[in-house]
Amino acid sequence: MRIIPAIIFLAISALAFAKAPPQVQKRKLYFIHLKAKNVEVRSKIANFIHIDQLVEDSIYSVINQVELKNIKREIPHLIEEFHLLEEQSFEHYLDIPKYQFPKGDESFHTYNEVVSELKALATKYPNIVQYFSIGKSLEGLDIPGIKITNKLDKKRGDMVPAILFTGSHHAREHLSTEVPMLLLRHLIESYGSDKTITSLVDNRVIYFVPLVNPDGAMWDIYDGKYKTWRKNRRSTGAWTHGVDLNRNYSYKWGTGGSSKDHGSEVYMGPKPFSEPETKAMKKFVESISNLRILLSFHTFSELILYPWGHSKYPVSGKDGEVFKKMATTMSKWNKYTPKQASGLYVASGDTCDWAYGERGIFCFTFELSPKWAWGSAGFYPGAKAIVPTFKANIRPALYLIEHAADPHGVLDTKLL
Ligand code: 0X9
Ligand code: ZN
Repeated sequence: MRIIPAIIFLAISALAFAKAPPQVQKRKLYFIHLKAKNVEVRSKIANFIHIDQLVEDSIYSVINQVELKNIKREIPHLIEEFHLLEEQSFEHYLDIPKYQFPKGDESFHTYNEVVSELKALATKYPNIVQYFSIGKSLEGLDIPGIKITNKLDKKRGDMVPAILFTGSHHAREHLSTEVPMLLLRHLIESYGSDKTITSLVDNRVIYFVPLVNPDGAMWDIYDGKYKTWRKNRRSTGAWTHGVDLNRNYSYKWGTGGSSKDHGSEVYMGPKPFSEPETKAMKKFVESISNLRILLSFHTFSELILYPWGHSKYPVSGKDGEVFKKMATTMSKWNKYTPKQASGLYVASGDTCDWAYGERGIFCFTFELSPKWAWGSAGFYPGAKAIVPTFKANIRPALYLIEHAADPHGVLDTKLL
């Protein structure tokens, strides 16, 4: 008697996992080399594809067949060379997902591991750590976060300076989850023994949302193999799902460097904040009183980027000086290249233009290691990259936490 309900339950669970196969079964990935002699040409290219790597006057990217078609139609004269890298078959849609990192990369966190580690830290260190969710992803996963601060100090009120670190807006950039995961552990475990960190935790509110795009990140390792997935998992009625979350923020949304074609890897979405993940980020950021600094981790190329990204013009006045000063100071420690984001290519709808443009938050995008790589390899540097990349970024992170109290203070030479 009991076996029948069990069978029904199993059948229902299997059905829940079995997603309808998309109309076109194969996703084709091409390696492309484009000629781009300056930032204007790069910005034109960024309307169609994501620029993975820039070397002098050449661009190298991995693109899909829709993007290749668009490029051949719109900017054929810029193509130097392209070739098919792989064809991805989605027949395994019907299998039970594994959500496992490939062999050798098991030390990267799966979604479940991120959640359980954050919850465990909150349980172990209740006086300084609190676990929360900023909202649900498209597929219904909680987007996890933690708050680190001295909760016992009740006198401080609401005006304690706050900072936010985020990771993995882009699915395939798994290292951008690992770095904040190690950073938050470092802050928590050093509390009480390291003088600087103890004082920062006592006098700041430090937030982490290390996995903004859990659906995309887990799709990237669905069957234990990397897929070079970038976007979220919005079904667009085509084989290539997803909205680029870093083109979906509202500030100057859709004004360049993003695509209206849902087949593109830089698809901006139907409207600003159309996606639950960016909507959750907006609501969360708006809920933090006194949020002064945001650091959005991405990969790769070893860059420190700051607004504006949608415009070639720099941020004006003192704020512009603050951005430059902070970026150059941090670059001395991690050896990354400091740059205004649009100096790379103009792109609109990213986190930092919104955070600064709408909220006045000093926002940086760190493109983590490696500096160079071919094909998709830059997104998958292996487990060996985790600790060195974290170490290179401890000092910049502590610097930002410190200056969350008064970012303009970096211009005061007396303090240096
Ligand atoms: O293109 C992006 O979203 C970021 N690079 S990534 O390789 N991680 O995808 C850079 C965003 C920088 N912002 C602008 N250029 N506007
Ligand atoms: Zn990214």
